[in-house]
Amino acid sequence: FSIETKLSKALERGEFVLFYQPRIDIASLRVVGMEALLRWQQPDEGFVMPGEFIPMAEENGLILPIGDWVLQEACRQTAAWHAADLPPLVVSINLSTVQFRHRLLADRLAQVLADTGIDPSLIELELTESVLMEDTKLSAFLLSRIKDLGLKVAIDDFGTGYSSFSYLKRFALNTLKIDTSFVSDLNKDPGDEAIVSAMIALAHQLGLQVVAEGVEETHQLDFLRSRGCDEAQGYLFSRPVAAADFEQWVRDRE
Ligand code: G
Ligand code: G
Ligand code: MN
Ligand code: NA
Repeated sequence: FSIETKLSKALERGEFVLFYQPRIDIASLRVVGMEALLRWQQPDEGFVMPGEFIPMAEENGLILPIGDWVLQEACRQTAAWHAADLPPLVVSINLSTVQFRHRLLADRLAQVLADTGIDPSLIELELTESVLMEDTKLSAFLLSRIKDLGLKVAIDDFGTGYSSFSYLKRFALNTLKIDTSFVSDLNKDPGDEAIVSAMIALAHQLGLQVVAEGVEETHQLDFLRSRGCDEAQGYLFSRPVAAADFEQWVRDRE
């Protein structure tokens, strides 16, 4: 079978699952949200990671129905956790460029909000720097429509692509996510320390929240705290895990 057939069958058979990775408020060390990360659970072969099928789904258009499922499922799960008395958690959801630029995105988002009854301020859409930087004028317009619906927007993998600081100001963004590659060598690489410090200061001056990704070690967290970084995400706290495991992890921590 072609990969296209396999992916659409996987969707029909319910083989996609969302894993969740906590976002931690650095000052209080409390969990404040989670990133939804897609996995394909093949019956015999275990989990397929998104890097192995999302690029193909983007090429053949299946990212639209798959992305719809991700939106619906992440919002349904978040609303369910609210109803089940978990602390108020913001869910961040990755959007590919095809989804972001689809003319019906705003309608689909409005539909998911209506279907799940979720408070829009509990949803943050993650867009990579490179997605935003292609056709910046259109991006600015699309971001403002998302903002009008009451959703939050994060710029993901910040610093890895080809960005201009002026767009941090021009785009309607809430959050800047510092890419893992700048976090991994903190305390070994003074250059990375300088870059991370500058990113945090710049983002704060522009009124953005800052999340550091790929936090694996205590010294990295200490450095980020000393620079006033708002949130951390990474293996130091938890790997991305299945929904039931995430819920248990949150309850054990509270
Ligand atoms: O942990 P991980 O291997 O899950 O994530 C790898 C990459 O796949 C990340 O860069 C992430 O942005 C992307 N990704 C994960 N889940 C989704 C999703 O639901 N939609 C899209 N478009 N990308 C995703
Ligand atoms: O969407 P984005 O590219 O930001 O996805 C985050 C990616 O980083 C996922 O593939 C996720 O599994 C991975 N990740 C999450 N925490 C850590 C970590 O502490 N270290 C490393 N190396 N990767 C991480
Ligand atoms: Mn992401
Ligand atoms: Na990232």
